[in-house]
Formats: sequence, structure tokens, C-alpha cells
Amino acid sequence: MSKDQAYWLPFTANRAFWQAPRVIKAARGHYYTTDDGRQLLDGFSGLWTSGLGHCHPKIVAAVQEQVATLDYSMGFQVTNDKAIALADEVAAMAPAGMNRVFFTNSGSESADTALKIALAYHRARGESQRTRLIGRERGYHGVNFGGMSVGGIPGNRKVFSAALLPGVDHIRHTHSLSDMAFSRGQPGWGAHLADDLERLTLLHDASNIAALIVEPVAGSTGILVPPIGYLQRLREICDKHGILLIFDEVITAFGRVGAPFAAERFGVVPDMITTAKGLTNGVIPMGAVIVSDKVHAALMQGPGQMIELFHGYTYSGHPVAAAAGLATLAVYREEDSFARARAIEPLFEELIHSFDSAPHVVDVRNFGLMGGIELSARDGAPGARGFEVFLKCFEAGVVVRNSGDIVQFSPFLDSTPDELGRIFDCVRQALASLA
Ligand code: PXG
Repeated sequence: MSKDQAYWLPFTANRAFWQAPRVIKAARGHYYTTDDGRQLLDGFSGLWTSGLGHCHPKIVAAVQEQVATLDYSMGFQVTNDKAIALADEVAAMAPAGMNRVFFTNSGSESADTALKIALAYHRARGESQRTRLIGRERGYHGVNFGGMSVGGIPGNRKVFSAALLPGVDHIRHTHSLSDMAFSRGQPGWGAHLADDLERLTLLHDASNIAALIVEPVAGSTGILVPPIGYLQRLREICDKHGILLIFDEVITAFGRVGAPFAAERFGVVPDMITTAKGLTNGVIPMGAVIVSDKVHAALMQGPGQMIELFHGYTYSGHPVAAAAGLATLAVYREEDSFARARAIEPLFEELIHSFDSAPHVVDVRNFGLMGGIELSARDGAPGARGFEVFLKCFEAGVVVRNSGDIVQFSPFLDSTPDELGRIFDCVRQALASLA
């Protein structure tokens, strides 16, 4: 690595990176332009962020106008018109009874915010012993201390083990190669795995548990699709024991599963939904926690001059981010993006499952426009095959992503059949050349 490189990249093998840097300098629509002038078809919609394509003219215009009108305003005890309007629009899209919106700047902040609201909620209701937070193995809720603690990706926890929050436990993840490999959409097997939450209510006593947080479809870990009936069962168990259910929809919200929210697609309404990414099409960082009226009402108590929740970020409800959010939601409506995503799902499913018997492939999983092809690990080099597919595709002009040996796909909501074909052709060639 050149010692001149100041930039320390996140979640990246930095020393390897600087030997052959991959640098993007522009983007438009479905393509990136690299610093050496190559065009890359983006098969990952940014990082699950940019379902409408890059530099969408309406979002760009809204941001340009806003930044020249109101760049920033104080966000505590004062707010701005765009944040108010965006909260209303997000609430209008959310499931019935979820009408309160707390803004953050990222998915990690949304996760930690939701966990804090859960603790505050129980305390406000006189159940301050309800402090335990439950996550799920293989879950990803960002990298802050709360989200990392309820998260279940071993590599993200290992080094920070001693600093993880106390009083956290995890239910089992939902994956089993022997029971559900090559499922198309939701696996038929595995609803009973939700009963693992019952086990924890016995172990810790349900009266001590504040909340369960899960991704409706686990993303980062390599696309784990909930078995049929599983999320319904989690909802029932949470209701039975007074546990709040938080859906982390940082990836699944705003069209990725062909609906505004996975909650709607699966017909399961949580108490809170965490979002980020697609809220602004990735254009300006922003996240939001959507909170049920029930949870919100419990906190709106006490003297009217009292701050109800001692939490917030300098940039909560940032006007430029909110303007990007408003424009993004308008484009989703105007372009009927969620229905379009739904319409190309069958082709996406067909194409990804054409890998079911491809070399090295041990599983193929899909839901909405989320897909994963899991490869067997090369002896002594776990993750190498997945990373080589990523690299080969990048060199061949297509961006996909790997999570270890799982190759992941997140195409644009308005992808064309040709584009989908090109992405998978590229992966097929990369796989064929792998040792
Ligand atoms: N929750 C979920 C479900 C996420 O997917 C976060 C929280 C954290 O968001 P921020 O904005 O703080 O990064 C995420 C982020 C991948 C990948 O390869 C996914 C994410 C981030 C990085 C890589 O799938 N998701």
C-alpha cells in the first residue's frame, strides 16, 4: 500500500484495494463511469440504495434547489418545512397505525434509535424492567453499539465482543441448506424456527424482554428469505408476551420487495420499522424510524414542556436530505416503481435459478429483487470464490457484490430484461472460470 493514501475505506481490504483501486467518478441511470472511463452496469443499485438509478434528474433538481434555499436549520426545538412534509409522506406509505417518523442519517442510527425508543416505551408504561433486546443470528443492524449487539454476523462482533451491550440475546437464524436449498421465494420449511423466541421468553422471562429486531428478509448476510408463516408467528409470540417487534427494513423498504415495505408484502405489521437507503434513493444520507401510534402515544406523557425522548442527531430531518426524500417518494409514485419491480420479479427469479446446477453453487435464494447465489468455499480460503466473482464481474463491466462466498444481487427497480440478462451472463462467465 502506498503510504500516500489517506483514505481508509470502510468494510474493505484496504491494502489489497490500493494495489488495484476501483474508483468511480460519475454515474447516470443504470451505469457507473470509472476514473479510467469505463462504463459499468450497476447490478447492486449502489449498495441497495439507488433503486431508481443514479442521478435521477428529479431528485438531482430537488436537491439543487433545496441546498440553495435552506441548507440547514436547527433541528432541536425548531424544524424545517421539508422534514415535516417528508414525515407525513412516509407515514402515509406506512402500514395503518404507523404514523410517527423519527429521522436519522443512516441505517445504523435507525437501528439504535428504534432500540432506544423500545426501552423508553416500556419505561414510560411502568415496565422499566423490560430492557432485554433480542436479535437474530446472522442479522445485520449496522455498526453502532446497539445494532452491532443485536446483530448476528460473527465477523462484525468478534473484535468488539467485550463491549457489546449486556442483556442481549439472539434467536436462531432461519437458514438450513438441507431443508430449503434452491427455494424459489419463501421456503415452505422453517416457520417453527420462530418458536425459538418462546425459548428465550422462558430463559429470560418474557417480562424482561423489550423488543425483538429482525430483518424481514436478511440482506447483508447473504439473502435469507423468511419461511412461509415465520414472520406471522414472530408477531404472535411478541403480542402474547408484550414484546415490541421491530422490522429492520433498511434494505427491504421502498420497493426492493415490490411493495413500499416488506411489512406490507408479508402482511405482518411490526411496532417499528427502521429505514434508510431507498428513502432518498441513496442521494443524501438519511434514515427514518417509523413508529406505531401506540408506541408514540405512550411516550407523549408528562408535563407538556418536557422533552419526551432524549435522543436525536444534529442532522435529524436535514432539509436537503428531506428534499431528496420527497423527490424520491414522488418518483416512486410517478414511475409506479414498486409495481415495476414486482413485474420483473418472475424473470429475476428465473434467471437466478438458472444457476441451480452451475459449478460450485450450493444454494440460490431470492425474494423481490433481492437474490443470492451461495458458492461452496474453496478449501482453506473461505470467501475467495465470492470475491473473485465480484472482481471478475467488475473487470468485465458489471457490479455485483459478495458476502463471503455468497454472490448478491440488487438490480434497479426498473431494470430491463436485457440488463438482468447481462448481469447474470457476466456472473455465469465468472463462475465458469473459477477454480
Ligand atoms: N440495517 C440493515 C438491514 C442494513 O442492511 C444497516 C442496518 C446499516 O445501515 P448504514 O446506513 O448505517 O450502513 C444496513 C446496511 C451488504 C451491505 O453488502 C449491506 C448494508 C451495508 C453494507 C453492506 O449487503 N446494509
